[in-house]
Amino acid sequence: MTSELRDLAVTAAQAAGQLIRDGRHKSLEVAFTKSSEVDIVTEMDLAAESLLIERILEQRPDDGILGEEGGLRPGTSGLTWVLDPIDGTVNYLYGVGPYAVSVAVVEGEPHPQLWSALAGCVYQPGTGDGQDGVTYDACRGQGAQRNGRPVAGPTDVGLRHALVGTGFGYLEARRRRQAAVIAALLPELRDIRRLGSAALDLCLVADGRLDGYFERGLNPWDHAAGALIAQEAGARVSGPGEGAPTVEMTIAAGPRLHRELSLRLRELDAFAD
Ligand code: LIP
Repeated sequence: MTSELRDLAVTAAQAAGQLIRDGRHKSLEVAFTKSSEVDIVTEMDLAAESLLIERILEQRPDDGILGEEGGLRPGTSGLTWVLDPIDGTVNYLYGVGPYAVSVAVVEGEPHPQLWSALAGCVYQPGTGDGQDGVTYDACRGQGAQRNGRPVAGPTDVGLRHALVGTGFGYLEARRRRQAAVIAALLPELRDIRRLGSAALDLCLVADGRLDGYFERGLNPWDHAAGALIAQEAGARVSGPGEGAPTVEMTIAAGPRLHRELSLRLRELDAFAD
C-alpha cells in the first residue's frame, strides 16, 4: 500500500511541478502575504495546491488534506496528505535558487508530533527546456530514492568539517536571533548554505550533498516529506530534543554531526527567539 501512496505522491508532485514551471509568466505577482509583508503567496502556489488536491482526492476521496495555503480538510480514512505546493516561494518569485513541490502522506493525527509518515515526494522541476527535474521519494521502511535510484545516504563528519544548510523566518525578531546564532556558529563549520527550500535541504542531507541542516520555525508541510526521505536514507531528523521536528527546531544530519550540532545549537540557545 505504501508504494501505491508513494506513486501517487510522485505523480501529483510532478504534475504540480510542471504546472508551476511551465505556467510561470513573466509578470508573476504576489497574490497576498501571510505572517509578514515578505511571507508571500503567488497565484501559482494556489494553482499548484488545487491541482495536488484534485489529483489526490480523485484517487483517494476519503483522505484528509493539510495544505500550506488551504489549511486542514479532515478526512475519514485516517490518512492525511501534507502539501507544500511551492517550497522556496521567494526563489520561485525571483527566479533565483531552487524550489520544489513537497507531498507527504501521514497516518494518525495531522501533527508532526503525532503522525507516522508513510510516503513522500519532493520534486524539483527542471530548470532548462525539456529537463525532467529531480524527484526524491521514500516509503516508510523501504529506503529513499533520487530519480529512482537509492540516495547516497548522509555523511557523518564532525562540526568543523560540516557544510550545513539553514534558513530564516519572515519575522524581524526571529531573523535577528537567527543571525546571532549564525554569527556564532559560522566560524566553527566548514560553511553554511541558505538555499531557500527546507524540503530540498532535507533531501540534500539524504543524498550526502549537505552534511547537515537546521532551521527554526518550519511549518509541518515544509518538512513532512523531506524528513521521511532523510530518515529513510539513514539520517537523524529531530526537533530540539529526541522527538520529531517541531516549530522550535528541525535538525537533520548523520549521527555524529546530529549529536554535535544539536548540542551546539542548545548551547547557543537557538531554540528560542
Ligand atoms: C520556505 C522554507 C525555507 C525557509 C523559508 C520558507 P516556503 O518555505 O522551505 O526553509 O527558510 O523562509 O519558509 O515559504 O517557501 O514554502
